[in-house]
Amino acid sequence: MERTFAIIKPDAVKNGVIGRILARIEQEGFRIVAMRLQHLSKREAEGFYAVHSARPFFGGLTDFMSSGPCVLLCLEAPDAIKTWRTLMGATNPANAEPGTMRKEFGASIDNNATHGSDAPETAAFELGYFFRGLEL
Ligand code: YYY
Ligand code: MG
Repeated sequence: MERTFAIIKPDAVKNGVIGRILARIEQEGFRIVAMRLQHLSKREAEGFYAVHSARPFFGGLTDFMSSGPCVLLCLEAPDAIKTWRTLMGATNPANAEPGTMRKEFGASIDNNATHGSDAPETAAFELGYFFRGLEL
């Protein structure tokens, strides 16, 4: 079994599709290990996305991520990291496969509905950033 970190981003929460995304997560066989609704501060969003701090979209990205509540998730499945990335689809919803979360629920590259860790080391960092050991 493997664990990954996922976010239902503020656009999807505002659009009222938390339930539909969670339903797909369960249908695809993930176990929800931990889950919390949280409105990130700008600084919390900056810390989470620190790897992108030099990128031109960093300010807009962290404004967006702190614009309303997110759903923070720890998901477990065999090959969870890759399976969730595949279910999310490409970063830009315009390039995402039909049926993926970003194609169905994302509007643009900067409002793309979901986040998922991209490797075991990032999953470990991201899970530890938001969840305490006892929650997992
Ligand atoms: O891992 P993933 O979310 O698919 O993409 P990243 O390249 O890690 O970028 C993180 C986040 O930044 C992306 O989900 C949207 C935003 N972003 C953006 O607003 N504009 C870009 N040109 C690239 C990424
Ligand atoms: Mg990424």
